[in-house]
Amino acid sequence: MNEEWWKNAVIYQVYPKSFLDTNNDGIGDLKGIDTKLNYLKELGVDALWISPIYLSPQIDNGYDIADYRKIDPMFGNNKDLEQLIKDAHRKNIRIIMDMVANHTSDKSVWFEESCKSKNNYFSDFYIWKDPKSDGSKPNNWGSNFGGSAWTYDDNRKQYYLHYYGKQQPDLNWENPKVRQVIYDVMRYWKAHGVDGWRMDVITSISKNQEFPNNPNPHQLKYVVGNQNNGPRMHEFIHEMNQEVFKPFSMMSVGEAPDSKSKDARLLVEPDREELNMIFTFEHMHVDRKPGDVNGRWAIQPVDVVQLKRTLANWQNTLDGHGWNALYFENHDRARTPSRWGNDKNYRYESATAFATILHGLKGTPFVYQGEEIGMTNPEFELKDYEDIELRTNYDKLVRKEKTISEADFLKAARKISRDNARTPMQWDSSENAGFTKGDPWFKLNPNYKNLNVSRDLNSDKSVFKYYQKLIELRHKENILKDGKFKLLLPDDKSIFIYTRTLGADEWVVVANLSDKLQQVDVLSKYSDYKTIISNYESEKLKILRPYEARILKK
Ligand code: TEU
Ligand code: CA
Repeated sequence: MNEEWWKNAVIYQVYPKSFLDTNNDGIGDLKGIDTKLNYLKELGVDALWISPIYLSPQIDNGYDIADYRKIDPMFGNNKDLEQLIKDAHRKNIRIIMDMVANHTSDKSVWFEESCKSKNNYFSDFYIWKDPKSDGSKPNNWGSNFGGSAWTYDDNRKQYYLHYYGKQQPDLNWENPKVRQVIYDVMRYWKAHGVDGWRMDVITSISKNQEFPNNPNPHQLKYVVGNQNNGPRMHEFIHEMNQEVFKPFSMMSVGEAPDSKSKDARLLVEPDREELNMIFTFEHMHVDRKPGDVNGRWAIQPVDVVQLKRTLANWQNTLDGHGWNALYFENHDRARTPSRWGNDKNYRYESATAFATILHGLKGTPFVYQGEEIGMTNPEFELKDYEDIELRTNYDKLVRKEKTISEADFLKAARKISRDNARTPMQWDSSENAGFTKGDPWFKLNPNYKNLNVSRDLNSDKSVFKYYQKLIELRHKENILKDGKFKLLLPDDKSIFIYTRTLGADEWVVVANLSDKLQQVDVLSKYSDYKTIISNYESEKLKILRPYEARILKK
């Protein structure tokens, strides 16, 4: 087996709850994924990353795990997963599972036992601290899901730490038993045939043991500070590599929220034996006001120059030092045509323009379910949203701290909230888009009658067909894997253009990321180049129409 198979692979993320329901309970399931393997094969993807499917109370859609060795009955059972892995492998599709190693559910027996006493096997599995002498919380740390990051437990008369919901207590990675128990779980699933891991917020596992207060420039009660890159992070990840990834040849991609390209070098430099790739958030922050008290809810129009600068910096910094994971969408992100493109007048064009830019880069592209048909944000009302992150932040920012108006919060939610990506997959124009014959767990985007897989498969020009072609290029053309990257026109506000070169070969990847016509003089240099893919039928050499994109070849 090719050890570095992921270098010319395209990986498809499945959010199982919203993919396909086969038993009419309104919730997607493992059999649903199995049913669609032919579809995924037709798209051309090499591996599936499946968001968490373990036993869970689902307060954060499975990112709160109660039993790491058991499939949640809502998705099926362990046998269904074995079947899915077998069927996928038969089609040469690998399976990447999602490991939440930073925290568990409060319904995990590990946590339940830990709450019981200060001196049992599980007592130090979590991060417990005594109240301060006045009974108050150990420090001012805030949770990503609103309020304090500390919750008091009546039985232990102590606080436990949770970076996310209070139902998601953080594991104590200082405890070697915790680390071993996680590695054991990973080996357990390897024995079932799993090929790799996506490691949830892996850069958060090491905490500063002095637990200092966070800087508090806005004078808030609780502050979400830096939760990443703690003192022993590299040591722990390297240990995981030696215990699991390396001996069992498992692919690894870590979620790394605050990472800059120089941090990435330390995490993915092959000689250091930590991770194969990381997901940075840096390029996803190009539509937020920096330093604003409302964080990611303080939106602004996408800054294309910043997007180019960030992506180019990651390309250049990792060149020769590590491998990039490339993505615009996942279950925490909005739909690109709605967020950065134009989903009203140029849905096809903007979906394919951003896809061209992403899939032309050096690294492994990740496609999130529905992205391959250009699904859009649903423009819900506040009452329609389900996500714990949205609801807790609404309470915090709109109700308690009053730093944002309800109208502005809703505007931001429609642009960037995580629920935008979580509406059920749109398979066809039948009731509930063919996702379920039951009552769907989450509202569908009403546009499914006209925007669905079946329609895309049956038309010559569709976002699906475009993705299919991009993925085929990634498989066939080594220049996409190995070619050197060079950004052109770094200061242009609308045009994203770069070259990839390998030996005597040169490719030019270009897209107009605006809804205005743009003249791109530098293109005249490439007048004798051949177009290998483009999202408009005919071409004018130097003119790019709204969201027009091309790849040219010498
Ligand atoms: O996400 C981590 C994370 O940083 C996001 O929750 C982030 O706070 C949000 O996207 C706003 O930028 C991972 C999972 O992908 C997410 O679904 C989980 O909720 C979270 O960890 C906790 O497990
Ligand atoms: Ca189901």
